[in-house]
Amino acid sequence: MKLRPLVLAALLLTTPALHVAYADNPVPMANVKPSIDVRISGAVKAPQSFDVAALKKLTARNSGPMDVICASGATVGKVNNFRGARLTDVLDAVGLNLDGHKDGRRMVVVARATDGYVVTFSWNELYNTAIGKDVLVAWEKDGKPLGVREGQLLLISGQDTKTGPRHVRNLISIEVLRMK
Ligand SMILES: Nc1nc2c(c(=O)[nH]1)N[C@H]1C(S)=C(S)[C@@H](COP(=O)(O)O)O[C@H]1N2
Ligand SMILES: [Mo]
Repeated sequence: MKLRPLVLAALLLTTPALHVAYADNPVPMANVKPSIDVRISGAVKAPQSFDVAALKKLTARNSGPMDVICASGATVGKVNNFRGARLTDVLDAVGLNLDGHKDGRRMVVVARATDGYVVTFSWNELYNTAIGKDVLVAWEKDGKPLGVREGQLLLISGQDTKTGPRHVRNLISIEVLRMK
């Protein structure tokens, strides 16, 4: 009986944190479609899919410790290390369709998840700023394969101020668009 107010207090203290973490991700676990590979398409030599085994043939990179920070400012995750391949290494393995040295700058790189979540990068951001060095297609978090909610592959952009938005769980495709 005496415990009840304590239990209530504990619930009140923990519930807002959970609410903040998942307020913008209300998808029930049963509806999560885990990604098993990522397809690279668009302005590339030939579309190609990479599963974890194929990605592991590229140079592996480590993010080091980073927080996942939602656009709201809330820290929704603390990670010691994401391990994966650099997105530019993946794109270079496929080969971008670059028609002259001015062509990259008109390209937009679109990352998409199985639930329709989409984020964008520019070619310049990836190849011509420090941000690109820390954009990883990751298969491992803290020494373990990713969980069901994340799929087998996720994309992260470690230099972002808010790292939540471009932390793409269940990464399924990367499309390279050449703007007219
Ligand atoms: N596939 C997918 N990835 C997503 C989202 C989403 O809705 N779908 N939400 C984003 C948001 S808003 C945030 S803050 C971070 C938080 O990571 P978490 O959902 O693992 O806590 O993931 C991002 N990645
Ligand atoms: Mo978010």
